[in-house]
Amino acid sequence: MQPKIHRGKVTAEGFRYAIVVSRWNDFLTSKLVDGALDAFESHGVYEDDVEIFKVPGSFELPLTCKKVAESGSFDAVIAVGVVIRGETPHFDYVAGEAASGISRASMETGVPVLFSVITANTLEQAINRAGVKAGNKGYEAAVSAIEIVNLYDEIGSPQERSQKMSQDEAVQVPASRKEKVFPHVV
Ligand code: INI
Repeated sequence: MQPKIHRGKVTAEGFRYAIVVSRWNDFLTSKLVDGALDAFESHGVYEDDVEIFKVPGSFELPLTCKKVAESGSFDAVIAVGVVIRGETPHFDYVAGEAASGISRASMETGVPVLFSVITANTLEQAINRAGVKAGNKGYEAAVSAIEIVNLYDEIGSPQERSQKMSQDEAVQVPASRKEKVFPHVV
């Protein structure tokens, strides 16, 4: 069997992106934003098609991402933050709320909200994930954003899909294919 495979192209033009970034651990979150901008630039995104929104900490990311998504001005939103276990006894609350809230923002708005929040046990781990050893999570999130907006563009809205289905129905199915797929059709 050779089913049709859908995979978003990594062409970035024609879409608009927002980055919502936490100022907490700014020396690292700014590196993640640099990584995301680098990815956008190298994939041909225009400067005017990217906007950055700053929030105090990762706890404020979910609602801000939701409001930005609801604005209707962006095809994807990237949430950027760094939460380090050693720095706070309420690590689990901040990291947990950020993760579940960001996912909810995406599900409730239908706009992809990419997760570029580093949750690390130590400062060293966080530094490594912000571009030193383990790649840059901001860069990775931006490339994922580009891929996912292309995939959703290909899937289309429910309205576009039903239009396409009625167009497809109008297309004649060859007799040989009818026999193979619908043996009861003569
Ligand atoms: N916010 C972070 O983004 N990272 C952290 O490591 C962190 N620590 O350690 O507490 C943090 N706290 C602030 C929090 O996100 C809110 O801004 C604050 O509680 C006000 O709502």
